[in-house]
Amino acid sequence: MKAHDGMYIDGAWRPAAGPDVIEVVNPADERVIATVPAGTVEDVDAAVRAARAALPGWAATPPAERAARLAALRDGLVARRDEIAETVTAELGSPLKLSQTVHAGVPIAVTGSYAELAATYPFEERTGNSTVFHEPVGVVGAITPWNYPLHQIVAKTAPALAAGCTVVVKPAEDTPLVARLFARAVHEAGIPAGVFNLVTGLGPVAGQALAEHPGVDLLSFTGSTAVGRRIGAIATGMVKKVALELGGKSANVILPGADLARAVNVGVANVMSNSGQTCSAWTRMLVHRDQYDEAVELAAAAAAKYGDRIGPLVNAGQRERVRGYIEKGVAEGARLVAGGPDSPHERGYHVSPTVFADVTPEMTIAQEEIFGPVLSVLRYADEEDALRIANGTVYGLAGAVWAGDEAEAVAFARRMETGQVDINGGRFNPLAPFGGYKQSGVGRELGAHGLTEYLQTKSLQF
Ligand code: TXE
Repeated sequence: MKAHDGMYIDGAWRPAAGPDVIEVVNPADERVIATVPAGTVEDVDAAVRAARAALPGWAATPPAERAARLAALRDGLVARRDEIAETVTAELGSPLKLSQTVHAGVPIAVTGSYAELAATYPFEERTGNSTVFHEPVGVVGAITPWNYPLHQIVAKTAPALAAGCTVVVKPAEDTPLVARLFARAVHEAGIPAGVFNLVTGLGPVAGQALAEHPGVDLLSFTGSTAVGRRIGAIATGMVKKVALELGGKSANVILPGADLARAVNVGVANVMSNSGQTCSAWTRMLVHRDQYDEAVELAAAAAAKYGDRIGPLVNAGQRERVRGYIEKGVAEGARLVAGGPDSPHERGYHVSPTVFADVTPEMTIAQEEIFGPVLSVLRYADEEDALRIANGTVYGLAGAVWAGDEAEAVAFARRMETGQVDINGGRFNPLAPFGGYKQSGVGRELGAHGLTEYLQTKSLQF
């Protein structure tokens, strides 16, 4: 066994406690590309103990020094950028360009932003006759999904380390290889032993063990709503802090004065990117009835243009799930104008870019998260109708508003029950808080708000 085939615990690569392994499959050709250990309760326990032992030292490390380690980590990720991109492409199946720009680029930006925040955040402040200290919550258990495999780890680890917390990550079964690359970068950045630990393994075994471990103070989970509920119940039952980032069914609202072609094209690109495996994807496009036919035509043409340029879905199970939703859409009376359940590919877990017209708000495809390259185009009668439809799901993670007048778009966005809205296209900002209203989750990631999730306050009165 190569040293890196083990778990990264207490600053070293160690063999797993048990003999079981997980096969990592390239979703583009269905070949097994690697195996990683399936961590057990014992591995999780060793990692949590290491994180607890490292906590006092890291919590007491001056923020400027924590910032310097995060800056070194950022530089290490930059140096490994190509390797990160190739690894994500191999285990997730995303096109290499997307892996370079997004799967490697975003975690680099986020790590850099926390290097800066660690140096500048007011960990101590005065209010009236009190001094308030913002102290680390403690040991963080992070359970992450496969859709943005490195970003999901970094969005939890970077703020936790900036705050002075120590971390145990349990990455998704499908994408453990980039997690191991990250652990190597952590090691090389001189982050002390035990501050960051990695246990690969199955959700119901290693993930569950991490959730239930009494040595974990805060659980941060991103994934399905079903598992999120279980994690939330475990955490609150044990009076642990919890952050949940769950599903979405975000609305892309195109108001009548908007640049229709641009709004539709950007909207389609948003849904098809990463083969639709994005919790914040704008999977419901809302168009005024007078512009509806034109928008549907534009959307179908844009989706057809994508053709083979999107990658496969992560695994066979996800492909079946997405196909099932497409079949349900047809059965419930939506009109397929691009794509469909079949794909021209012989190998790989592909689904063609798909667009549904004549979707009504109560249909399953307009209510449930599909997590595939499937766009639903809905029509609205007026702004109030658009707002009702936009807010008419259990989710509230992201969204978009397009209008001729920016103030009009902002006014509409303020009435949406959702955590993040892009105005006339928007641009990614690693400092903007990200997280859900309603059933999309609890807590925020990124920026200063993401940092405060990992802090608790102590006030001293004078
Ligand atoms: O998620 P799971 P899956 C949604 C999306 C997708 C669906 C299913 O709709 O189609 O969820 O995806 C770990 N205790 N999202 O099945 O199972 C698991 O090992 C502790 C949205 O892949 O929730 C992995 O590390 N942990 C989403 C993580 O939970 C457990 C991203 C997520 O896997 C566990 C991914 C358990 N009992 C899927 N069971 C988003 N919000 O971005 C599993 N896990």
